[in-house]
Amino acid sequence: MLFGRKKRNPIKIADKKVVDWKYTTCGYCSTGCSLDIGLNEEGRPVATRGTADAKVNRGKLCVKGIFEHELFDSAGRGAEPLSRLAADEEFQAVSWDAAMDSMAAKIQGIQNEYGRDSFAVVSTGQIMTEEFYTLGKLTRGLIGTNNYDGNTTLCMASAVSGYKRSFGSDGPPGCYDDFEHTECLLAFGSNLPEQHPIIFWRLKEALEKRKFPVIVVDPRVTMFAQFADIHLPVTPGTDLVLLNSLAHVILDEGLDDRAYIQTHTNGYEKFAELVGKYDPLTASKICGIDAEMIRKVARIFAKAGAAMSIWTMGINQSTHGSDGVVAINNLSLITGNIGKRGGTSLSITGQCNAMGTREWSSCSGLPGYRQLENPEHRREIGKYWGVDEDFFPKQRGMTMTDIFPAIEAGEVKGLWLVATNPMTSMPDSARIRKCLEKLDFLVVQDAYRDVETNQYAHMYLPAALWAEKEGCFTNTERRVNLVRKVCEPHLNSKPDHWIFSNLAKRFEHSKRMKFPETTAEIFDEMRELSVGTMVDISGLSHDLLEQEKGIQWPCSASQVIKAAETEDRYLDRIGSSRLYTNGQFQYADGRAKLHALPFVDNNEVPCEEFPFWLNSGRVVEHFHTRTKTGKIGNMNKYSPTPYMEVNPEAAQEQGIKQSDYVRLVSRRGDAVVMAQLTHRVAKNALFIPFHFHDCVNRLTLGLLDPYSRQPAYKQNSVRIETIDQKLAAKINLEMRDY
Ligand SMILES: Nc1nc2c(c(=O)[nH]1)N[C@H]1C(S)=C(S)[C@@H](COP(=O)(O)OP(=O)(O)OC[C@H]3O[C@@H](n4cnc5c(=O)[nH]c(N)nc54)[C@H](O)[C@@H]3O)O[C@H]1N2
Ligand SMILES: Nc1nc2c(c(=O)[nH]1)N[C@H]1C(S)=C(S)[C@@H](COP(=O)(O)OP(=O)(O)OC[C@H]3O[C@@H](n4cnc5c(=O)[nH]c(N)nc54)[C@H](O)[C@@H]3O)O[C@H]1N2
Ligand code: SF4
Ligand SMILES: [Mo]
Repeated sequence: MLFGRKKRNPIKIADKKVVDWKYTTCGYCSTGCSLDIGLNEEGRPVATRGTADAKVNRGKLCVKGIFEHELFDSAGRGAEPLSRLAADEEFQAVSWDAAMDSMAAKIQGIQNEYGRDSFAVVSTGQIMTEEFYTLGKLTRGLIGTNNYDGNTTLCMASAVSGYKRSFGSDGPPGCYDDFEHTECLLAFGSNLPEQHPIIFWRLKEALEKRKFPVIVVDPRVTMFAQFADIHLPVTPGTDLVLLNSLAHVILDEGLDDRAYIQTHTNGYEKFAELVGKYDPLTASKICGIDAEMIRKVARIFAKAGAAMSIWTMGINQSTHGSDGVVAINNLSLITGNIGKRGGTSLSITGQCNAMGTREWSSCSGLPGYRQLENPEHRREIGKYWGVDEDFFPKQRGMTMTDIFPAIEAGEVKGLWLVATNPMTSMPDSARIRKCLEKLDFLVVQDAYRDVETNQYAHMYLPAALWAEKEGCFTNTERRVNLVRKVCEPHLNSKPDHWIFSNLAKRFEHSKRMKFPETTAEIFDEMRELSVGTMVDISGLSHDLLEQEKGIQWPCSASQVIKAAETEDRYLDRIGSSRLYTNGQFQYADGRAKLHALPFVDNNEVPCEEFPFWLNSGRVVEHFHTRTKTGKIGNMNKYSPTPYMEVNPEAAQEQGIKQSDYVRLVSRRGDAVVMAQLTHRVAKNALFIPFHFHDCVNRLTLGLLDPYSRQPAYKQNSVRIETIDQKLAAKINLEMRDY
């Protein structure tokens, strides 16, 4: 017997008439999924599918990847370079030649009047590695400003600084395959199922074969926390205390790997003395985790044959971000869990190519993890580029988060933003707006013309997006993968590397330097420069990367040749799954460093006037400031409205119902959001996805980590005020109409 409608129309899946599939790599998060874009007869992208035999994702994609082909024709793309004398005037379309001439003249004018460092450059984690390298060459070799950084200071800076302090260099030591071998996973401030869905899928796949404990440390009951065996709802900003206490128990109960500590580390005495003060009872009063639970977790971690830690923004975006990373590394080092299968300390990176900028952009030094402070490195790069080494600054300049206060102070007069939207993404929007308004010259180089920061620009340069150009991305596990060009750049937009090379031609000394036309040629330069460094990519080429669907560095030319001579299926063997497998670290004496890390309570915390913790982060369907996902119907429809998660009991006390609009007030400003009642957040805490303009970052303070200069986005305090619902709905509609 049939139930329901008698005449049923079968669901039809529209035939997209794909005639060709082109290989590329996802341009959203750092998981690094390989995907194929389907082209129709006219050569237009009409479909996306996961690449079946790709090492990272084996055919899978998350919701963002599945609709990625819709980006090419999405609303708000830039078509022509635009220019105006003042930000309150209308933009005029100009030719590329005119734009490049006038930009170079402006930069040089500002530098002649106020000094080389008065013009600043801030880039991103979202362009190709070859483009990063070219921007570095232009900025370090020709423009010569030392105020050059990336939005990665908002994102991965604490991980970089923590790796350098622990191991003597940046470079995540582990890989996704470690899930297959680990006996314990400890995750700090990472919501893997929403922010890195395919890494999460790899974890679940490993768990289906073999059970091991998953412990999630997060003040919020995230999807990952719900999935975990143990959830530790740590008091915001106090992970360092928890980590010191875990180390306390491990040393106290003799669960450490004494031989590893003695052979491979320095600094044990001071470290042991410091963690001696963090007994579980004392620690529990600060970090909010029960003393017995701290002991239990320490034992599970230390007794596991191999144990690994992962972390993301819950650690990095904190006033103790860098210390938090070092403390995670400490834990791995004292238990001998570095460089072994299933034993690692792996930062889960953010943007698709945040790794590429760390390796090759020269933001914090010179290409290939070289340093401005190292005379040998300066000589080498000066000679290779054809630049007088004395032209390079003696040490790293300001970070993105210090450049803005320097604009406020009148030290920086001109700014070039490449693929970043600080008006929405930086803390304390009101202050950022004032800085942008104060600039004599602001250039915004972005794939989208409607990006909020462009409201303050004097010049807008329309950039080609993601697979409208060819080049490499490096993912979380150091896997270099290829983005093939799938279609032509939108209208008269140009690839970022084209823009950098063409601007370079306007500088006097550029004749002595080489700015190759294609990214494959740029990649060849990088390969040459990488020989003998930690980030050796001399064995890679664009074609090999497509063929292998990504290879993990280091991968030297000699490794490839040797593998070819000795093994049949040698291509499966090239590249490096793990770093530090021999226990040799990047410090001069080859040892890693254990650091003593006292906790200083310096956050903004709730008080009588502002009684709620304000936490912020992401949801699966949106990416960052929504320049991309806000235009894609199948993504935007899931959360089109700025909202906050609030605990139902707190809501009741405040007189708020589900879907009411409320006004949040902090010491910086206010924002109107819709209330979403949920037990995901504690009674004294709120969570807001940061994707919306004029929303959470109007409220945030963003105190900086002393080492990484990364903002503490996740620890702020606010109060809730009720407001007129009709007025709020109107404001909200206006905000959605973007
Ligand atoms: N869908 C989607 N995916 C993305 C992105 C995106 O915008 N959208 N962005 C990419 C980028 S650039 C990044 S950096 C990553 C970020 O990836 P995640 O860091 O996983 O994402 P967030 O939501 O920012 O923050 C993670 C968690 O930190 C917790 N947290 C807050 N305070 C603390 C604390 O004091 N201690 C601890 N232990 N946890 C705390 C929050 O409650 C939150 O659940 O995601 C990447 N992937
Ligand atoms: N409150 C709060 N704020 C946060 C965070 C948080 O958790 N809470 N997280 C922080 C983190 S981790 C990050 S990474 C930042 C991200 O902050 P932003 O970098 O400011 O955010 P995006 O929206 O990714 O901006 C990237 C811009 O690059 C453009 N773009 C994309 N591809 C290309 C390209 O190929 N070429 C060019 N020229 N342009 C391109 C996009 O259109 C977009 O405008 O936000 C930070 N802000
Ligand atoms: S998990 Fe990340 S890399 Fe993979 S499809 Fe989703 S957004 Fe893209
Ligand atoms: Mo990020």
